[in-house]
Amino acid sequence: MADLSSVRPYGDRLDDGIVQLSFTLPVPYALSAKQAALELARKMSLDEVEVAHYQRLCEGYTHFVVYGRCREAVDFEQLRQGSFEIQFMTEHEIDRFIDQHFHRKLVVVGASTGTDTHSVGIDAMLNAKGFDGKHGLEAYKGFDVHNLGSQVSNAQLVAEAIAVDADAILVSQTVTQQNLHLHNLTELVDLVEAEGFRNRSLLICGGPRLSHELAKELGFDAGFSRGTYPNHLGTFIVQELLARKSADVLT
Ligand code: B12
Repeated sequence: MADLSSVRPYGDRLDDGIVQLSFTLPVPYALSAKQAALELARKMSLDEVEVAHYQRLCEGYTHFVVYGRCREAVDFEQLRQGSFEIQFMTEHEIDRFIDQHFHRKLVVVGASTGTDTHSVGIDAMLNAKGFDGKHGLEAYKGFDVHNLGSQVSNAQLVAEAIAVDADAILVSQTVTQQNLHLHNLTELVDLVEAEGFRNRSLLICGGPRLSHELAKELGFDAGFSRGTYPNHLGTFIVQELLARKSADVLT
């Protein structure tokens, strides 16, 4: 059994710390390049480092695959306390869960708001086609999805959420230049609160530079970043709504 208070990567045996790294250095393909890669890997807290593979990429650049033994460990027990801990359900499990606990479709409204034109993230979550072979929520039997697209004002998103009595409001933000996303996300939270809708609906954001911690700080219920699949979002929505329904928190 792994000691979850001190977790290390493993390759052959539990706790052996073995990792594989791949990276490119802007140096010519030569023995000195290999030395540079080994030295760098040691500086990354790796022991017993070896270059498993290296090759010339183009003039002046070399690519490496390096193995090593990681000295560091993390306290997984402590990390998962107070963080966002859910076991992801599949599309079919989520649909069954909705059927069993809600006896109706759950309504979600989403958009990429403000001046942000990046629609791929919100489409990945919502459109039937989904992302990386996983359906978006539109393809689920248990969700009624309203995807408003991109460059939608926060006011429009909130108005639509109120009009359809949304169970969850979803916002995607990609452009972070000059903290635009922070202003926009804060404005959305303020608007939902001003409309008296904050306790009626979950408020969820996503985007490549967001984290769950940042989202919570800004007043959202959850934040999702890279590597998110629609079933991750779906799992959060159904479990959180049920928890709130049981605790009688949603009005
Ligand atoms: C495609 C693209 C565009 C397209 C967008 C087309 C479209 N319809 O979306 C176009 C060409 C229009 C575009 C324009 C611009 N872009 Co652009 N674009 C990209 C690019 C190449 C890919 C983005 C993408 O689609 N990723 C794929 C999706 C699936 O990933 P994702 O959005 O992260 O979504 C995942 C998660 O974040 C999460 N998620 C996202 N949203 C949500 C929402 C919810 C509710 C949940 C649960 C999860 C979730 O789940 C998704 C799946 O895992 C990136 C660079 C890159 N390689 O990332 C630059 C990039 C995002 N663009 C950038 C910039 C600067 C711009 C412009 C400002 C450029 C310019 N000067 O005109 C304009 C912005 C215009 C505007 N007003 O917004 C910068 C952003 C820098 C920053 N941090 O601010 C990037 C990073 C490029 C760069 N390196 O400079 N862009």
